[in-house]
Amino acid sequence: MSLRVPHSRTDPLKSLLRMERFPHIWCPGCGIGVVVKCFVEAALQSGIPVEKHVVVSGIGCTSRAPGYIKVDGFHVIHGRAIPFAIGLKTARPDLEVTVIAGDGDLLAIGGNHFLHATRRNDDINVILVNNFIYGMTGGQYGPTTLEGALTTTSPYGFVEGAFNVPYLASALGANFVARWTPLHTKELTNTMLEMFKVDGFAIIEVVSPCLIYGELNNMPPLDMMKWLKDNTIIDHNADLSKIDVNFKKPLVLGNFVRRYRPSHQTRLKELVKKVVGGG
Ligand SMILES: Cc1ncc(C[n+]2csc(CCOP(=O)(O)OP(=O)(O)O)c2C)c(N)n1
Repeated sequence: MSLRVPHSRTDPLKSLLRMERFPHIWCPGCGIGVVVKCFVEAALQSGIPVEKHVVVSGIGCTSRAPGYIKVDGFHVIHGRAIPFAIGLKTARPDLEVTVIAGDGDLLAIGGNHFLHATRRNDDINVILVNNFIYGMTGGQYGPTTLEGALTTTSPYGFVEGAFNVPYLASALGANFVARWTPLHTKELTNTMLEMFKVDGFAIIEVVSPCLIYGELNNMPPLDMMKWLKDNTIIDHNADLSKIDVNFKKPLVLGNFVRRYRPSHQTRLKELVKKVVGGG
């Protein structure tokens, strides 16, 4: 029996999905597929020609996303999605460049790139799926693993503590910072639409706990989804220093930061104009 899903003539979203690659690799109940669906929906609604959208990823479960999205995509080495995306955007400013990658890719091995891209305010979009561990390699702890959490490499509890992603991105100077979950599809899609318009570094953290993380920490997948459904607060003006994730208090979501600092690419263009003239 063929597992291939036939092309739909009626569902426009499928025009931007590589249906021949389905079924996808993600576990049942994982939120990454929802993020892909929201991205495709936003890309279609954006009014930006499909051929101008490019998705870039590193390595990991989240980083498999470009493989299912029917726009130009680059699946580069682990931790290097951001520098690749910056190079692309700098050489081809007409492209709408979006990185879709995991917390390990962007904040562990790729942490240095994240830091400097945000400081420079590079004109790229980043969708960071925070699943709290290294999902693809079997559940090792990473820079967003919560203190006390059990992972395959912290069987007695994690002692390091986690990044608060929106607080970090805002402190580093990002022009746009948001946080949603895969249960907030409408908000996530609308936020992606807003992100496409930002000139500068724009980041959406999607809090989407890995099923392995849930299983190891007494929160099986369905309970985790119920928790996310019942324990989120939308507060666009939240004090970001207080919105660290902790499953013992409500999770704060929103579009937190909007700044209008010109991007690195805009400033480069202005500099070239000043030095050599022309556009
Ligand atoms: C240079 C390098 N180091 C390590 C790995 C092994 N590796 C593959 S994916 C991954 C981490 C994945 O975690 P994350 O980026 O959070 O993505 P997730 O799978 O959780 O979505 C690691 C360490 C690799 N592929 N390349």
